Amino acid sequence: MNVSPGAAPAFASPRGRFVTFEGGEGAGKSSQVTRLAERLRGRGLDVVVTREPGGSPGAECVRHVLLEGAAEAFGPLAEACLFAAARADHVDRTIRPALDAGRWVISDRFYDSTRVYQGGGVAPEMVRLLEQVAVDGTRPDLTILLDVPAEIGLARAGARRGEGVADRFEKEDLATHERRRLAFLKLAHEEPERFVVVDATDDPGTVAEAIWFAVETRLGLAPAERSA
Ligand code: Z5A
Repeated sequence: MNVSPGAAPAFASPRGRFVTFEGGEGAGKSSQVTRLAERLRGRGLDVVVTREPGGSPGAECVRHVLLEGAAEAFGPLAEACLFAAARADHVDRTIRPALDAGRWVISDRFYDSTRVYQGGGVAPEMVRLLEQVAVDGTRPDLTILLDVPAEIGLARAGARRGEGVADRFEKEDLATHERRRLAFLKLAHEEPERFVVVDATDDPGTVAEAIWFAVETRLGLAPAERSA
């Protein structure tokens, strides 16, 4: 076959779409990731659902260390490096191969979480450097920010947890969670072409409709994809 240098071969599948969900605890990310994946699959699309920290065998091991708080004693930079290491493995083994195969990938959290959570204790230029190394050019096409006052999100997460133990991040104070909410909103303001902010205080069905509208309009589902 005659393929000009740099051109994709005719049989290569087009790259899939990469959607990330961000927001504070209890914003409804996991529930909405599931709903969106089901709706896209209902349109005949091949969808991979994943999460951070985690999403690949290596990254899931690091998740355990991070959420148990075992890395906290090493300080914010070491924690940020661990999130980056987990992300590099996740991108390499799960996200990039799926996108290259033309599949859709929906991730429950991605690098905006590092910008917000680790950005409080590590210099922004270091956070961005680690991000660059970890993602190696694989960036979301669309990021849905589920916005909810920290108090509401924490109450939801607490009700779901019941008597269970709060993780390393959940146990931080309300002011810290509210600062993170503002930090997420600032990121969305800085990159309006990538982000859509959805009011997550509404009931789950209304939130899901707002997300679907964003996905349809921002990612331009082709007619065949819509009606399949
Ligand atoms: N972290 C970090 O520091 N740096 C990083 O780079 C990354 C992460 C990637 C991962 O926690 C932690 O890692 C996270 C940040 C840090 N901090 N914490 N904690 P995780 O994966 O264990 O959990 P999470 O990401 O924070 O999500 P969550 O607390 O599980 O919540 P959620 O996924 O957003 O919500 P949910 O599970 O869909 O819903 C929570 C409950 O609310 C549940 O009972 C639902 O039925 C209910 N719910 C959901 N939507 C609604 C609405 N609309 N109305 C009423 N009730 C609702």
